[in-house]
Order: sequence, then structure tokens, then C-alpha cells
Amino acid sequence: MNHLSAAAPPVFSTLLLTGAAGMLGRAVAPGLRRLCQRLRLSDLPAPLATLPLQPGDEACPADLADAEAMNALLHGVQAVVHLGGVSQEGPFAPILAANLAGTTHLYEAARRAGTRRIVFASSNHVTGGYPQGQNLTTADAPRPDGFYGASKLYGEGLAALYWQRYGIESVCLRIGSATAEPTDARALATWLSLRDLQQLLHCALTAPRVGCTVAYGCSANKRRWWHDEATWARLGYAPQDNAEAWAAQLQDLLLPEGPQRELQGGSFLGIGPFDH
Ligand code: NAI
Ligand code: 15L
Repeated sequence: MNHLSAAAPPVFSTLLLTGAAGMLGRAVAPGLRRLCQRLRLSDLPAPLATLPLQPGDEACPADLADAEAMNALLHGVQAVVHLGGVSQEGPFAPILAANLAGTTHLYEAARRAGTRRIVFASSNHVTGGYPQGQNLTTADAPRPDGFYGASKLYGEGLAALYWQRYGIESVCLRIGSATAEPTDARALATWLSLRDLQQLLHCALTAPRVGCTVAYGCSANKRRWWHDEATWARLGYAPQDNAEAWAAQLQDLLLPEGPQRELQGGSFLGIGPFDH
């Protein structure tokens, strides 16, 4: 049995979702099932065991830090949505293992397996050091706000490498704040609704000839700082939601004065350094 209706031809026979047991993994799996015959769901063993499975799902526990496990995981995979890894600012060692080594292992395994496309969950924290309110496009120089943002920039570098040398296509999505609803004043600019996230992933997986594309991922927020309209049009992404509907209730919900309030990375500027 597979996930597809008789009317919808499969785009992929096997699609891999890493970080499947995380917040976004759980939210996007239903939309991904519609694109494939088999959805291979991967995460660390304990969180993966809590995930309810559907017919056509394959649960494959794997630690991104384990290169051999990643080789086995990518076997037979046409495309990947790579959400797995450390998703917050923090000390270097876990970020090194899951994000730097882990994403390297994933790309190496994809090269060996003949995988054609990877959608990489990058982050707005690649440019979290810019002032809030400053409009950016992906042509602006990176300005990571911590180890986490720098690790996502490394992932974007891998995406460029594997396209240039091995022809593996990637779409690196610098996701803003993907939540059911915006949660504070910053999110009036950074919010990515879960509906728009689903659409963006669909576009990133199916748009023709993406090569190595980097795009910010946010909704059509009136106050957004990221203006990637040309890239969005190339991917076919047309966001439906706008955080402005929450403005009255959220615009005074500000982070503490200082870099957290002034810079785009928000609360991550309040984490670290890690001397002890
Ligand atoms: P999350 O923390 O809920 O999910 C990440 C998943 O990765 C977890 O289930 C975790 O168990 C798994 N993971 C961590 N280390 C691993 C390892 N060594 N091997 C295998 N799996 C491992 O994060 P969330 O919010 O679902 O985000 C998903 C991705 O999107 C992350 O890569 C995050 O950096 C990125 N992102 C998320 C944003 C958001 O607004 N939620 C914004 C920008 C980027
Ligand atoms: C991210 O990269 C994080 O993974 C997510 O948890 C949020 O903090 C988001 O950025 C954000 O900037 O709001």
C-alpha cells in the first residue's frame, strides 16, 4: 500500500524526511506523503519511536553523526527533506556532531546513493546579525548570530559544493519562525505559517532546475525583512498568510532591550558565549 490516490502520480518512489519526530517534521509529513510512494521517516531512536506511522511509511532510526548509518539511510532515496539536527543556539559540540558532521554525512551518503535533490532546512540565523528592520535578500553577505547560524551557513556551503561537483540539486530554505501562529513582535516579520511551509517544501521538491537555490522562508508578512520575491517566483511559492492579523496583540510583546531586540536573530543573541 502507498500514500497516493489513483489520480495523483508519484513524484518520488522514496522520499526521506530527517528530523521526522521534531516539531516541523510532524507538521509536514502529511503533505510529503502525497508526493511519494514511500516516506522514509528518520530521527534519533527514542523520539522516532513516539511517531505514529501511516501505511507506506518506513521508520528508520539513525544518528546523523553516524556516517555508516547515513549511508544505509539514503539507500534508494530520490529526494530528501533534511530537517534533522540541533535547532537552537547552544554549545559547539552537539552542533558539530549533528549539524556540521551530520549534514556532511547526509550529502556524502546522497552522492553514493544517487539521490537527486535535497531540501535543506537552513535558518534565518545565517543572517541573524543584521539589524531588525533592514531589508535583505540572499545576495546580502551572511552574518551568523552564533554557532547554530554558522552551522546552517556551512550546510549551505555543502549544498553549493555537491551541486557544483556532483550535480545534486539543493534548495536551502532560510526558515524564519515556523509555528502555528506568530508568538511575539519579532514574529510579525519572521513568521512562516505551517500552511506556507507545506507549500514551500512542495515547491522546493518539485520546481524544475533549481540547481543550488537559497531562499528565505517566511509568509507574506507586511513587516517582513526578507525580500526574495524573484526566487520565490522561480520556485512557484506564493505565500498565503500574513502575521499582520496578530499585530494588535503582539506588537508590544518585545524581547529584552539590547541585541535580542535590535538584531534579526532575536533571542538567540541572548544565548552564549559558552565559556563554562
Ligand atoms: P526540532 O528540534 O523540533 O526537530 C529537530 C529534530 O532533529 C528532532 O526531532 C531531533 O531529535 C532531531 N535530531 C537532533 N539531533 C539529531 C541527530 N544527531 N541525528 C538525528 N536526528 C537528530 O526542530 P524543528 O523546529 O522541527 O526544526 C526542524 C529544522 O528546521 C531544524 O533543522 C531547524 O534548525 C530548522 N529550522 C526551524 C525553524 C523553526 O521555526 N521551527 C526556523 C529555522 C530553521
Ligand atoms: C530557528 O532557526 C529555530 O530552529 C527555531 O526554533 C526558531 O527559533 C527560529 O529560528 C526563529 O528564529 O524564530
